[in-house]
Amino acid sequence: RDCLLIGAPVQSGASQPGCLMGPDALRTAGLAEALADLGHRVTDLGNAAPVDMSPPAHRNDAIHDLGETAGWCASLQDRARAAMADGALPVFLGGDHSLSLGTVPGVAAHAASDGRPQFVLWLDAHPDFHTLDSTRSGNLHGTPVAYFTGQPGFQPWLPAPAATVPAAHVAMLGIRSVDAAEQTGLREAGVTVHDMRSIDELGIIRPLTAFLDRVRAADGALHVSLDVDFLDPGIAPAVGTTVPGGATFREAHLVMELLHDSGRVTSLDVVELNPFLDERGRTAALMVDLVASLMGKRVMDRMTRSY
Ligand code: DIR
Ligand code: MN
Ligand code: MN
Ligand code: MN
Repeated sequence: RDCLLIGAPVQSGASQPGCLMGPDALRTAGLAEALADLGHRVTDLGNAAPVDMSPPAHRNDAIHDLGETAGWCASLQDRARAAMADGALPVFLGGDHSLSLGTVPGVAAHAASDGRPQFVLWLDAHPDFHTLDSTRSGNLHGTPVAYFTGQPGFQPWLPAPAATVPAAHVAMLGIRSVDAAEQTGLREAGVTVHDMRSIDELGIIRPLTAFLDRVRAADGALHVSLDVDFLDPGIAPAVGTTVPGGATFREAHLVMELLHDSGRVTSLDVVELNPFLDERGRTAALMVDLVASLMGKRVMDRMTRSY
């Protein structure tokens, strides 16, 4: 496949600096080489940049760096839409999770122009379902899913999304830190949330294949958004918002392998890597390895999937 690497060194949506270095850490860990080794044609487009925006101040005083994040949102919507129009599989190298304010509406706008429904798989400890009014931390990386599912109250502070994704087309896996306002919002919107307890009880295969079957039945496009904190902090320490009890090494690889086997993934975010918090590039290397699994790396060839 044609893969486009697009760096999005966004850190305005997080509370601590460092995600700025994420794209370069993923490059240093050998992302392009790993994909090329799998036979993909890889083009690194370098880093995107935010456009200038000066939205009005919001009544929620906790919110910080709204203008910069809005500028990234606008810029990445265009970049994502253009990458999809090229027929490529874009991999967005974060950058904090506020970059999905841009990437998801951008890819969804392309899917809409192709007449295909867009689906999103959210791999994260957090549902990132805050609105501008409900966020207490003021960190806009906690808002993208509410934004791109069309929850109210984001305009005129953020640009209108180029396209939205129905909440019923979003599935979340790995969730284990949900704020009260998010709990209510998720339930009312009808997002499918598989928290860590459901992974404990069911494993990762059943919830994931149920979702992938829905994507296949609808002939949908599938955007995967992979937050470093989906993983257990024991294996992935380089993230500003570690939460204990995350996905294990094998659970995470299995998710990626099943995604590859599905053949449905059309775009990918790799977000929240903070190299300033890493241990000699260990988390960056793990993220590269997971992306390689998603793009076809496997231990042994298998004739068929056995479940
Ligand atoms: C918390 C943490 N729910 C907040 N969120 C995220 O700040 O809104 N951490 N996304 O990664
Ligand atoms: Mn297309
Ligand atoms: Mn997140
Ligand atoms: Mn998170």
